[in-house]
Amino acid sequence: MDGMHADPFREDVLAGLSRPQKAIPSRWLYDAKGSSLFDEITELPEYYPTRTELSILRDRASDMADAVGPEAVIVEYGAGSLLKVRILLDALESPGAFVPVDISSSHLQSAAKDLKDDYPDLEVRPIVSDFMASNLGASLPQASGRTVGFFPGSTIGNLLDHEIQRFLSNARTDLGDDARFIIGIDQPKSPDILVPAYDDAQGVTAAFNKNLLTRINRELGGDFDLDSFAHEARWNEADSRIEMHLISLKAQTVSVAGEHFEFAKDESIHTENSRKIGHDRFAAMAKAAGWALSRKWMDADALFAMFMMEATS
Ligand code: AVJ
Repeated sequence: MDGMHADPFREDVLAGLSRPQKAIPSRWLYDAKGSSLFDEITELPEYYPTRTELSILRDRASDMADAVGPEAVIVEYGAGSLLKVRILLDALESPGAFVPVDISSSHLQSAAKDLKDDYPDLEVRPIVSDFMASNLGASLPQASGRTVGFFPGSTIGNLLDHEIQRFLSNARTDLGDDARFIIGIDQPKSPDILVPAYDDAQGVTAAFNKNLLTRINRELGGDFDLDSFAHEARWNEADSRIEMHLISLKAQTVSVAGEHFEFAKDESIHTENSRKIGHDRFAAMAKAAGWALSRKWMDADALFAMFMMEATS
């Protein structure tokens, strides 16, 4: 392996800083520090998605379990701490197996082991993979119940249109003709709620965003001055998404991996899209990938939705 050319972080950063609108894919926000800052975000008073989705799961788990049926194989995409799926597993009638899919092998193995300790009779079969990868189908255990995708957290909102289409189509193929899929998606709402959720008073989200610059400095030999950039959360109404940006507070030149990048004052690096996808929009995306929306569970304020899709033939 040629390390110089096989570092996808380096390639994404150098290519992203070379574009007219500088942009770095949001997955690079999650190094160890970024992941722990994200955990802090989920506890913030302004950040409603995590606690709202958990409340929907707790309130509606038995209804979800009825819709899933007995002996189901649950496939969780981008499985993190496995906290949310426990609520579903607790409600299910004799689940057939649980398959968490995650790119981070060490986190996946330890979370899977903790889960196995608490559910000794459940077959747990972790798959180390990017959740965007296709052909998981061959690795799935056989059971008499149906196969059910589970993708909480509104992580789908970080993807672009064509990535969502590819993900849903792959899942349709991998999970099979009798499949169901439960997915959590943050809903469109007033920017008065959305903007503070992504720009909190304590500055945790700002630290989460700026940690990307710290990571670039450390891993790619960058010289970003963190005090010369500011966090911004921007509501893009036309695309129904919150965008995170890092704004250059002055004209400056930054070097990364020996390359130089010019910033004008107020120029930004776009670091994340967090799309808010309502029912009709998501139904159309699902339909194009071979799924029909069959159920929707929401909180009383309609902040967040969990949709169930059924495979169509
Ligand atoms: C974990 C991707 C769903 O988009 O709300 C939180 C990430 N970014 N605050 C989101 C995030 C800034 C979060 N997701």
